[in-house]
Amino acid sequence: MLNSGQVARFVTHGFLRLDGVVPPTMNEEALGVFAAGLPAVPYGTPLPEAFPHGSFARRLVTLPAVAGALESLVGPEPTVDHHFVHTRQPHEGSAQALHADAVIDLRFDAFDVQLMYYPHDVTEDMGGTLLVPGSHLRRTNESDTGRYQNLLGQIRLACPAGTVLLLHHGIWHGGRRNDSDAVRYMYKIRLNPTVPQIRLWHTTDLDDAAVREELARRFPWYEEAAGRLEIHNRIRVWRALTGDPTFDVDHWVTRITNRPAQRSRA
Ligand SMILES: O=C(O)CCC(=O)C(=O)O
Repeated sequence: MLNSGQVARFVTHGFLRLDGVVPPTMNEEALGVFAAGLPAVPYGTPLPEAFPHGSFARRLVTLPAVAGALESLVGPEPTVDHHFVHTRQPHEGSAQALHADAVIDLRFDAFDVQLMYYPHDVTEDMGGTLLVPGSHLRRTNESDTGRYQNLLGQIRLACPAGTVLLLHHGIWHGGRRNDSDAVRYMYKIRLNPTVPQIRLWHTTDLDDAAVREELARRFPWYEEAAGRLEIHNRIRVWRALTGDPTFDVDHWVTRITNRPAQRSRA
């Protein structure tokens, strides 16, 4: 399971990175599984039905590091929204536009988790996924961010084989141009929660100063003023995830939600 520091990092950055957690034997197997084609999964299928016991996907999501992180974020018994293998072809000459995988999604008290799995090393030139840390709560309509080419602090993923990313559904991302000689594979599974996402992780460090500091973090692409809205939005997510309606950073949400009840003058 994750601790509060790791969940706060997810809430702030919009993703968690688990490097090399899938064993080499499964990474080798993955390419054959992808070549054979994945079974179709209707939207909202319970995970055990979507991925039967023994299947590659079931073994992937039940690896201890992956299962613990998933349960901490999306809870037990999520349903499978969809899954897909994304490829970036060698020397393909273009990149995918920056986007979020949804129309505008206004939820603060729930989120989907997207798992991205890379079965082979991803080098700098191989079209690793571009991620914009801290973008997931800036509500956007799917590919309307596609006109942005480069944002300060963006990450173009390079990682060892067997790496898994867990992302908030709202994060701005895109497959980069693959300038290498090899196909780049990434297997994505989107999971929907079926329980309230409240304190699903190990919470013993909940009151650590490091958790609050993480939630107050700014990213280099944030504007001086509008960047504060990201922290405000994070506070709202953290309040929902912890069930603590008093949590705040610099009094921001407390101040603007203050509605004193009128007192009798008598
Ligand atoms: O290929 C990639 O790295 C990202 C693709 C993706 O996540 C998407 O098309 O939504």
